[in-house]
Parts: sequence; structure tokens; C-alpha cells
Amino acid sequence: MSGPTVAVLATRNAGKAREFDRLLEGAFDLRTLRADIALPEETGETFAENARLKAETVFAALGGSTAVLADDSGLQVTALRGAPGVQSARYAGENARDEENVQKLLAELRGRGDRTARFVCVLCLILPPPPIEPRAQATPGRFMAEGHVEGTITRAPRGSDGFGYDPLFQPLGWSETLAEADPARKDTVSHRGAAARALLARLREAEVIVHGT
Ligand code: ITT
Repeated sequence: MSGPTVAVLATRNAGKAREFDRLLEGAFDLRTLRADIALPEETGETFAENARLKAETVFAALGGSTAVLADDSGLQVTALRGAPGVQSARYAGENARDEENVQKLLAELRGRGDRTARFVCVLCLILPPPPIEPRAQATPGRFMAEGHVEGTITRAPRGSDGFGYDPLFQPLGWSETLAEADPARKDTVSHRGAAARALLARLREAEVIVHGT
């Protein structure tokens, strides 16, 4: 019997990769991205465009015969009219560390009353065409899925789990930030958790997977 499909994660973000290991366990045999494969510049204006760009670039670099999963995600803050949005990773500058992005966000929100925000995650999975003849007619399958979580930005960072803006993000109805929560609890409410569950549902519907949660 064959096991779960091998899928390469088109990401250099170790925090995302840890979450996918939990969220997609059983459905995919996930592999990290080889060091010699470069991710594209994120030139898209939307999370969906950037997720597709990353998935398509890595799928082509791997020769079109391996499944690839890409994630583009970020934080949209109401009082900042949706910023940092697609710029979330580089809010405080190219190659900014998480702490620098967190401090910049706190500075931008100083003195503002509305601290509501949402995380958004868009996934793009590309599956290689099945090995049928004539091969020229076979096209790769592409599946997109999206997830959100609503919350507020705290006045100071709290907690040390997770990554990125997790120490500042308190989901609606919670008294902890995502960085204070057990990682499995983050998965139950997070944008990435919701997107991963939507993706699995779509794949089951298309009878692409029978394994998985
Ligand atoms: P890859 O492109 O290599 O996947 P990246 O970190 O550059 O990694 P994005 O362009 O999608 O990925 O930027 C996402 C940023 O949004 C990420 O660096 C965090 O700052 C933030 N972010 C996304 N999901 C998050 C989460 O679950 N918790 C905290 N911050 C998150």
C-alpha cells in the first residue's frame, strides 16, 4: 500500500513548517525546501497571487513531478487600513526579525483606539499530473484555500511560543495571545489551521486524498 503523497513546502519560514507538520500529518509526507531552490520575489498585491507565485516557482524548479505547497499569509490591522498585509514579513525592512516587526507595529498603533486585526492565510497546492498517456494532455492540479482569524493587538508582547506577530495577537474571546497558547490550541483557531482544514476538505471532495484528518 502506498503512503501519503510527498509534498515539498515552498517556505523558508520554520514557524509555518512546524504548523504544517501538525496540521497535515497523515495527509502528506512533508519535505522542507532544498537550500539551492530560491523562492521568488513576492511581487503580488494579494496573498493569493503570492501563494501561487511561490508554489509555481518551486513546482517548476523541482521539474514538475513533485507536489508543492506554498503559504502566503499576514496580518491586516484595521486602524492601519490593512497594513502590514502582504508586507508582514518585511514590515520593519527587508530581512527584518520578528521582534523588529512587532516593535514597529506597536509604535504605529501608539495612541490609536481601534486595535482590531485579522490574520489571513492563503494556501496553494500544486499536484503533478498523474502518469497517464499521452502525457502532453495531463495538466497539474492546483488547489487554493484560505483561512482567517479575528482578534486584537495587545499593548505589549506576551508569550514565547509561535512566531511572527503571535506575541501581540489575541484572538476574539481569548485572554491569551497566540504565543501564550499551546501550539495545538493555536491550530484550532488560526488562519493557517482554517486554511489547512479547507484544503483537506477540498482534496477529499476531489478524491485526491483518502488519508488524513
Ligand atoms: P515564506 O515566504 O518563506 O513562506 P515569509 O515569512 O516571508 O516566509 P510571508 O511572506 O507569507 O512568509 O509572510 C508572512 C508573515 O506574516 C510572517 O513572516 C509573519 O510575520 C506573519 N505571520 C503569518 N502567519 C503568522 C502566524 O501564524 N503567526 C504570526 N505571524 C504570522
